[in-house]
Amino acid sequence: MDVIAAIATPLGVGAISIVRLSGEGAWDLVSRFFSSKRIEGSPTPNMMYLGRFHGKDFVEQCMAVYFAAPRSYTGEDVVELQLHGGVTVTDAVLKTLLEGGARLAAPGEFSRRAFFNGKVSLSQAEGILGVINAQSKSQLSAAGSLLVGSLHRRIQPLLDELQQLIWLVEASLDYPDEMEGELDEGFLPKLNQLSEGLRALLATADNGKLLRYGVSVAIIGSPNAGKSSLLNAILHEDRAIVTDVAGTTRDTIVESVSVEGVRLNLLDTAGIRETDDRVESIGVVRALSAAERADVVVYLLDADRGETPDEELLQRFTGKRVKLVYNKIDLTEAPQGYFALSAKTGEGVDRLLKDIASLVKTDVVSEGVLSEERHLEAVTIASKHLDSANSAYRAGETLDLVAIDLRAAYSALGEVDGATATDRVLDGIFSRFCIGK
Ligand SMILES: Nc1nc2c(ncn2[C@@H]2O[C@H](COP(=O)(O)OP(=O)(O)O)[C@@H](O)[C@H]2O)c(=O)[nH]1
Ligand SMILES: [Mg+2]
Repeated sequence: MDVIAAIATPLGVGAISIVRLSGEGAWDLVSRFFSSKRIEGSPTPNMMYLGRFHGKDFVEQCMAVYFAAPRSYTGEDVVELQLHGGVTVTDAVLKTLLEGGARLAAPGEFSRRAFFNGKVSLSQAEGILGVINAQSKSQLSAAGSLLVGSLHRRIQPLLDELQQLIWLVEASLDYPDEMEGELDEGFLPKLNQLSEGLRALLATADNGKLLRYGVSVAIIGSPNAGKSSLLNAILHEDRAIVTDVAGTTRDTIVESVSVEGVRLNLLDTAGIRETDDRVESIGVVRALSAAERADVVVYLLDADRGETPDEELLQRFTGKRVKLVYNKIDLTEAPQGYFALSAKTGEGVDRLLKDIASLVKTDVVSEGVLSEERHLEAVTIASKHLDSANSAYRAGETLDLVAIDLRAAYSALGEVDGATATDRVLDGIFSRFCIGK
């Protein structure tokens, strides 16, 4: 593989910037420009050397470290130069190396090489990307779980078992007489066990989704229940217009907050009531559909008016997490057994938020969860093919058909970690990385 080079730190003025190279001969290339008194012959891997980098018309005092293949990020020879963090000097060093024969790396090319050299699985590479891009602690824990290979460790044994099953069926196709007993005995129990493993993995997807995207929380209730006031209290700002005129909020407002590392995406909605106002009634329809799509519905009730929940409305949300919450407890007491708060004084607001955030299980680093859409899709498809292999086998279909489903399942499941991923899939993933990663 040719030597690739790139700036690995964000371009701008900082304390340090790093230029990184990977490929056979990376050190030879660097040593044409870099020298250190402490290096005699070849450098000791993983040692940081202070030295000088001589460009055509500049000299830079910097540090260099050499990682020998295969013990490096990419699995190839890697050199990293730690330079003074200035744009001009960093560019000049990179340019010198490119003129010396290195090629500018494409986005994610270092990580792509790491994947090809077996240093990381595809899901681990996505974990690296996720850690870099994480915008909340919960996203970080989902990505960290990928990065340390927790999903990989769950998927790999399933793939191995699936491969065994495929061999068993293929052997039975080739040697029907010898294999008949073995197939009858072993096939279905093994297949069921495998399906069970996939189902257990699929069951983690709900939590994975919440980790990744946060919890969407729709605040609904009748006009003047205090929905907009609650949103403002949560955000500590006057985001939504609050008045005592019923029907003030007509559109849906979305804002995010982070609670205990979990992102809550809050939707303030129009108050739900019968109305002749055209704009307001569109708002009511939007409120209902937002609530139907949300992960959690906070149904706010006005304690001061002694409101009770509308059963017909509640029915729309059966099977959903609905929290009945009484507001305005600064004016009057709320009925027992419900969440109670005052959007005006802020009392009880934190408790509600923490309760919602606790829906998300964040300690997933060692467990492995399905948090990426791509993984969920692959495992879902694999699981469907296993089901259909199962019914085909039990219906006494020819083994050829069973084998087709098993292979399709293998191909889907193998995409998660890249064993069967196409170039298109790989391009899609690695192009999302920065240059230099
Ligand atoms: N005393 C009191 N008044 C509140 C509270 N929450 C909201 N209000 C008042 O109730 C009215 C309607 O509030 P608003 O947030 O616009 O309700 P929405 O229609 O549900 O969005 C306003 O006059 C608010 O000041 C509360 O906790 N205590
Ligand atoms: Mg409102």
